Amino acid sequence: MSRILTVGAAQLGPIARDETRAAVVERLLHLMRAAASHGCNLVVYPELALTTFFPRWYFEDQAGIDAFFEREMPGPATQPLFDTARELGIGFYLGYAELAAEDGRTRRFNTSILVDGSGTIVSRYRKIHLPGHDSHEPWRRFQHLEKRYFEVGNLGFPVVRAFGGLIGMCICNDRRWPETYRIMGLQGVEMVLLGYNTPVHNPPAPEHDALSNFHNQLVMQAGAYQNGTWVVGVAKAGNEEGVEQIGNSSVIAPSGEIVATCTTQGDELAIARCDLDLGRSYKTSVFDFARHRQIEHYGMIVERRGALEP
Ligand code: ING
Repeated sequence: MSRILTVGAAQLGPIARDETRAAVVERLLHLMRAAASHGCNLVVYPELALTTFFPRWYFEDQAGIDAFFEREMPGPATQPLFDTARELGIGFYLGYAELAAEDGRTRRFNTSILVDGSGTIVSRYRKIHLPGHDSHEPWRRFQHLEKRYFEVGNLGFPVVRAFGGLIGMCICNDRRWPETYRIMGLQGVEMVLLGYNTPVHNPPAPEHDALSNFHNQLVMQAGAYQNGTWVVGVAKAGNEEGVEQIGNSSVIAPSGEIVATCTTQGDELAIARCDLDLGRSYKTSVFDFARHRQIEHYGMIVERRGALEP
């Protein structure tokens, strides 16, 4: 019998810098209720879904930075998400800025959680590929200071049993790196969930701007196909505090085909019925890692020697 997981990609439009958590949570709840009314078992929100994408600005005052972080999850502002999830029997992926007291110190991560239909956190991920820079670079039209505000994630890429399948998570820039999908693929992942905040303009390489949507779809479709997994990628879209961010939230099948996508730059739900068994034909044929992957023959010398000069 097919294992169908009905997923809602819950794209968000811009979140203003001064938008309250309560106002944002209300937008998230509206999308959650809509997803449940359409039979979704799971709703996926973007990266840093509770606030504006604050790494676009240079801050020095730590208190000002920490205003964008959550000290507890759930906390008072986010508890309604967990309560409504339990009431409706729907799970969710939520990206947010995590401030944690760990190993006797304060640690800050770009985090996502997976919450099941009982309102229980069943997995946590902390973003590993932090793009951008760590000091103020005034030449840029806007900053991208994730390396300043977050530590590199320390949880690896976990894959957990949930929603009747094997579910993994990553965040934004992670989706551009094949290693992200392969580490989860080696664990047998059947659906990868991810949120993103992606500006159209990339200051270090403006010549890529016209391809920002193409690159977004390319990396997720490739990751899906090459690991025989579903991929759900969800944007914070639109013109957020003067920065144009791509939308194109999508649900991608293990074939690499896009089966559902958002067409606006605002709050929008794209829904797909995902047969978790669809990945099997890829994992047992072209991407049967045990039979066809030759890791011992790849010559790990490349890792030691590094790239050759062109
Ligand atoms: N954002 C962007 C992303 O990887 C970026 C950063 C933009 C990288 C454009 C390369 C090109 O989608 C985050 N938050 O990682």
